[in-house]
Amino acid sequence: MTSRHLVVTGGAGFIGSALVHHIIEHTDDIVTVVDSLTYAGNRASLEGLPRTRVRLEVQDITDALEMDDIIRDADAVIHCAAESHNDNSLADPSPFVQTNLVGTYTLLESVRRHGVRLHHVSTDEVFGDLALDDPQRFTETTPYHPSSPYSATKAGSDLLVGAWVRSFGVRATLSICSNNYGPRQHVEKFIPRQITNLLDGVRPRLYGTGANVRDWIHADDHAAAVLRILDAGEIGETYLVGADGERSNREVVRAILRHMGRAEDDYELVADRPGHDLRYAIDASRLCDELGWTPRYGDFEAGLEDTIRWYRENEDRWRPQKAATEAMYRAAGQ
Ligand code: NAD
Ligand code: TDX
Repeated sequence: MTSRHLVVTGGAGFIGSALVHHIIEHTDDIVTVVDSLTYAGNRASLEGLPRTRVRLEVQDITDALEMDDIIRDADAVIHCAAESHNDNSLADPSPFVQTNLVGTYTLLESVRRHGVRLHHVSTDEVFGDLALDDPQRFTETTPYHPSSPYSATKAGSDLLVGAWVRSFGVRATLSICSNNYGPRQHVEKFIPRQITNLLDGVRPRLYGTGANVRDWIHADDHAAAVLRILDAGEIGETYLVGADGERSNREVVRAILRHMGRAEDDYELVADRPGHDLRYAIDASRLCDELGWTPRYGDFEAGLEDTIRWYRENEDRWRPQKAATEAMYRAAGQ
């Protein structure tokens, strides 16, 4: 196998670090992580990786000169850096516009200047939501209809990528994935928040009635899909990534409570998220049929148990973020 030099933006975040761990385990590639270490980034997420193969550059992706320096020698850029949390985008959209739109624009200009291949990581939230009983799931032809400042900036960044492919011949692919779970996710997100609340003796918090549905996939399966698209995806194409993991938030909380030895109804209903998307669901058949990808974590309950174990065993990783995160939720009545 020939070794490539991959740049992974946002590689100290949840999915970016899952990707870097996956690359190191499954390829001979070397990786430069570009991450500005916002509140969501954590150096510790790269611990245990060989220094000969993984280098961290603490830089902001909106810095064009720094990006040029890093990208000019790369074989490909995998773009995961983003402001990623919907609730934060409702409180203050400005970093979302800056990183997700201006940051993606900056990277596009850099890969254009240097003729470097790009893979852009996006989210199913760009499609808006589905009715609970809609027989259709999202596909590559579903129109964009984002609901929140977060998903609107992700949708805008996807459109920029498409325009740079068509107008400037940039060699880019795009993946759109459903909700990820697994180790090293920030405690602001749904599953880690509930697990760490329970470890702190606090009841899980469900927005609204808990009826909203998300389509869960393990972050390592997402990482494998991204690498497969980088290797075999057609330039200019979009691939949807999902693992048939639809569950209501209430079902997920009940499963967490069960795995942590608590009564399944021991949760609290709290104020709903404004504009809360009802349901996401991904049809990943194009990725499976054309590129031969299949998820390894078919069993959500087993993946969830592993995830709970990781939070139990790695309190030092999440404890520093927990109090400030819960203070933010308390202020919002959640
Ligand atoms: P995350 O918030 O855990 O990580 C984002 C990382 O980007 C952090 O390490 C942060 O420090 C870094 N970053 C933020 N702004 C930056 C900037 N201006 N310059 C450099 N680095 C910066 O997010 P995540 O959940 O890992 O999401 C990664 C990507 O995957 C995002 O593009 C997101 O839209 C997409 N995605 C996420 C999910 C999910 O369920 N989490 C699902 C589908 C797609
Ligand atoms: O305490 C909570 N209680 C609750 O009921 C939290 C934090 C969330 N929720 C609900 C809101 C959502 O319906 O759980 C669901 C999942 O919430 P989040 O973890 O905030 O994820 P979501 O808004 O669905 O977006 C996620 O998936 C798509 C990621 O955060 C995005 O980065 C990704 O693009």
